[in-house]
Amino acid sequence: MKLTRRQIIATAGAIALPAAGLKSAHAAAEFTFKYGNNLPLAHPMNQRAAEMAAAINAESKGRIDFQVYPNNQLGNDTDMLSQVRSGALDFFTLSPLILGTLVPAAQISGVGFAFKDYGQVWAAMDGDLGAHVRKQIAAGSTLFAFEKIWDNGYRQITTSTKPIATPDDLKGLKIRIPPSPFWVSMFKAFESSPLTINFAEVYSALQTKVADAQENPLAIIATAKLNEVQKFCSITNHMWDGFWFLGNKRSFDRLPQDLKDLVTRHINAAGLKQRDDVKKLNDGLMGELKTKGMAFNTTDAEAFRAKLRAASFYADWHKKFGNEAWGVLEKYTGKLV
Ligand code: X2X
Repeated sequence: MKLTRRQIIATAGAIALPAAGLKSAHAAAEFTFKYGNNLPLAHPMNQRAAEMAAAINAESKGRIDFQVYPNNQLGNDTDMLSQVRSGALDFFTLSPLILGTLVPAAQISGVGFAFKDYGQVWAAMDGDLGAHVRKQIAAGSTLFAFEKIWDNGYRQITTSTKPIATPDDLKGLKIRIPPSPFWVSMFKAFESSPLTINFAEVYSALQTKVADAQENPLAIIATAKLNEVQKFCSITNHMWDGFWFLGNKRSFDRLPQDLKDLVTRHINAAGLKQRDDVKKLNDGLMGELKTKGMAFNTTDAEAFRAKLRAASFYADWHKKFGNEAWGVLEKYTGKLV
């Protein structure tokens, strides 16, 4: 992935200033907001977040100082989730599955092999499934989610030990997964030995062989340089994943309606641009990762789906989410079992 020097400096500049504790250009801002995320500076999430923050600050004529804290600067996902719940942090982008530790219903967008393509993903997430999840978030927490979910992509499995060709290759595999009951259940259904580790600690867990494997979209593998500690990448597309752009309700309600509308417009617009960036990156990175020494293999999704079915993974989660929510999901995916 080629970032021009200017792009990196521009992104870093727009982000580093407040994070370095330096007074931003809007020292006298009426409203200061902190947004944290867990991704490297080079990931499209942070390029778009820097642009978005600059646009919010400029268009509000300095009334808002929107500060971006990337790459786990404020703590890991578990830390930032508790910070945004309390209002110590104002905004946070988080996978629906990790959010599931607080709002279980949010995990439904991560059902294994559910979305056949991005057409189904965005129809669902910008449609009734996204609306259903956002309603549950608002009802069940001090948080709310902006309408346009940001993208992470389809997740692939990497290891330092062997390619994953069939579900049997996952048996006993020490695989790192994000802290979420859903991820645990999926990889237990594959008879792996899942280890829940926050993303902030993933590189070192793989480097020290605490874990032999992990699973993430290619854009994350590349921008977090996981190819330095992982040899094999198996294209499983076992799950689509995103990032809800979460806000603390009380923090956001400090704003008058016109500034709420301004912030909302920019966050959703940045999310749509980030989706395009992430898809382009995920589609185009295999060649670059191969030149950096990663060995790729494809897999037969049906074999992995059959393994989940046999472990009653779909039936169990259908029961947990309930018929109504499952019906909304299948409205976009078709019958899943
Ligand atoms: O923790 C991960 O693997 C990551 C970066 O993909 C998420 O935030 C879910």
